[in-house]
Amino acid sequence: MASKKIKKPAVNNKKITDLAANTEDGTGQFLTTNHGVKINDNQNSLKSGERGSSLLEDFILREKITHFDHERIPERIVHARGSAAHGFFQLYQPQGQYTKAKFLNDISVQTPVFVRFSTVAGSKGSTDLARDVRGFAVKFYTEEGNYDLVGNNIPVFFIQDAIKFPDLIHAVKPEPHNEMPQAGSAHDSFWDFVSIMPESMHMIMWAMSDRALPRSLRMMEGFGIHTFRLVNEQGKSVFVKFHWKPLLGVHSVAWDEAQKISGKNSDFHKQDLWEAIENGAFPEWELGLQIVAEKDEHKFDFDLLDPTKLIPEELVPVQIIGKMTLNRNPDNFFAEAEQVAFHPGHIVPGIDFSNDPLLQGRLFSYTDTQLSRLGSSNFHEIPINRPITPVHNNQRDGHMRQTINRGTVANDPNTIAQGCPFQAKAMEGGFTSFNERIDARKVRARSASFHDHFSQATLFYNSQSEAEKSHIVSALRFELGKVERETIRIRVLGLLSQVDKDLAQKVAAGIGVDVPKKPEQPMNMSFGADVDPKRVQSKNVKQAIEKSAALSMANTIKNSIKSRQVAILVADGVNETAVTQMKNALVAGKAVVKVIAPKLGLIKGINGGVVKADQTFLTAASVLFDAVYVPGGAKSIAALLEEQDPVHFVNEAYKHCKAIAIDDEAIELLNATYIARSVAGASEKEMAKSGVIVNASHKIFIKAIAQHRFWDREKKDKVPA
Ligand code: HDD
Repeated sequence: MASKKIKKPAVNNKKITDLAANTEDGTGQFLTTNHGVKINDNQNSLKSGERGSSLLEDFILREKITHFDHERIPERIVHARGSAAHGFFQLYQPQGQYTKAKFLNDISVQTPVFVRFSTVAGSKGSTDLARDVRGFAVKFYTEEGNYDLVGNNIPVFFIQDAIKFPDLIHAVKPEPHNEMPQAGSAHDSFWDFVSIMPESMHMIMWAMSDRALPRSLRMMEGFGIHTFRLVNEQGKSVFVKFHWKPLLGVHSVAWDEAQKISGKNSDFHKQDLWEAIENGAFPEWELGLQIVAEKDEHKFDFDLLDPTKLIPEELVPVQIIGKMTLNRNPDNFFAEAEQVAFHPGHIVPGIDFSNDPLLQGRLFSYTDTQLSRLGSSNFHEIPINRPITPVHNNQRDGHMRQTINRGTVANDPNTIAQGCPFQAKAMEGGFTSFNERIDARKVRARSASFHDHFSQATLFYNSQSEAEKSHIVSALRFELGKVERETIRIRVLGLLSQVDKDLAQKVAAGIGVDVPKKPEQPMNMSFGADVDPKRVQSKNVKQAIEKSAALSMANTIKNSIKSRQVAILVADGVNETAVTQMKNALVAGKAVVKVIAPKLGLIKGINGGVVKADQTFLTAASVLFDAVYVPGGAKSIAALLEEQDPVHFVNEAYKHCKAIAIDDEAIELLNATYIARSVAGASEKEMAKSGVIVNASHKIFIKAIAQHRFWDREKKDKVPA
């Protein structure tokens, strides 16, 4: 796809922080105060005698403690927990027919980007593996100013109008009286809100699916969600939806696994992203566009302005136009990931907004929130937020102003400075809004074209594989099982029954209430205060298609083991030759291999060699790996069996449907697990089909790891947690 004629990159991914020239590195330097005075003793405060009280005049102590006392800033209201990285975006083909944005027209430019991934509901210190939507925010430092694509890993949203956002977030955040639960939607206030907001049902299907439990931030899709506009040089506009497609495919973990990872390593995603970049396994996504001509605005069974709807790829294919690569970790988490300020309103010429009422509200919220979070209207001067283009305007002063504006005037128009800085005409790159015709009454109302709340929820459910459907049922049983008020559970079942009757029945069977015969409707407030809800009810609009392949992760890329984590379980007496051979084969496929043993240090092999243990059974856990290999060596297997933790390790990997390779000599360990019961009588070939590979080639194991998971096992067998 990429053009071969790519010239030398114009920007070449320079360090954004370096561009801002605010970096500091103390190597080889004396310790100083913030005012540059060299410090002679950083261990003792100034006292009246060695055992006396500290002196107020100790400016070194006071400065240090004062700075420390003010180190924290308010965490983000939502998306507080995040991980970020630098990289670049490179275009495959110029998009001039749709947009005049320069970074979407010049294939020779590598546009620097800074990307922040996040969970939504949890606090900054919460776990990475919460069941939640993931934020996917990209800042493009273009030569025409910063462009932010502030999206999520799910292509739709819970609500249709921004005025409901504070309610949604209050409902999902910990309940106000007792601040529980942290980073979880499984509680009464969230499901109470959902139960009377049918517009959330499509998003609920996604949030209850495994999409809300990514295996890695590198293995999630990203979506701009809203319909935006692209505008070309001639002022012609098309509608557009933005997609990020990960080159590693879209993969998830199991819910039981997610909960355990939260205990074993709550930084699982953060660490995974960090290590992948440090190891040179740079995460990559292709940028795709779904383009809709203006004349086709009304040709769909849904409204393009409704953010609870997606455009099925069968109706409008995604055109891949470029690739983003993340290749550098931040130097300082706070300065970069914490202080970065995204805003859907940061656009450049050639991109514009649609009238999506959720987007319109966002356009206010993001600058506003930075004022309390970052504390000043000068947050754009923080290095990570600065554009690579120079900034010239008459805005002045404010808390912590960095720029020293020269000259005698700060007003426009002026003659004193010969009218500088000038306005730019459109042909000179000045931003002009799309010239949309508007002729309407001022109303507080929702368009009737927004009243279908279920048909795309049904489309999503229909598009899932059997395993994915059963995970949605389990997730809903879990979430509603934690809801104490029975009336809420019943109302949600009423909504689910309008998505899919069978789904509602299956969920009902696990939560002790029946699906209501006639779902309750009248509490839906979305249609407006003065509208009789009995007259205007949610209505299903038949969708043009019944299934969409792009909605199921079962159809994703499964041809690589790049950056997958594989555990090799060993003890003294292991066949170290087998370990080395397997390790070499996996590393050649760019997997990451960790040897786990009862103790750290060197493990003796049967052939006179040694294997170095990376972790012990105390520090490692199967939930932190994608696959496991047990090599032979009778003594090693006897020692592993004595430990018992290795048996649990393999059982758990089996429960979570991972690829498992066992050498013939290690079969006794297999016999001690639940796997033996479940595969009893099966041939080695049949076992390999379900990802349990006995004595097979490296190639077969590698293929199995690339498959990600063997979800069918769940149907056959229940392994205790
Ligand atoms: Fe938002 C942060 C994504 C609706 C108000 N939002 C935030 C972040 C992401 C999103 C990824 C984190 C950015 C970062 O990493 O710093 N938000 C979305 C998406 C939405 C959405 C995809 C719907 C399609 N958001 C939304 C609405 C409102 C907000 C309707 C308010 C009316 N969002 C905020 C915020 C945040 C934010 C309060 C918190 C921190 C920040 O902005 O900088 O202003």
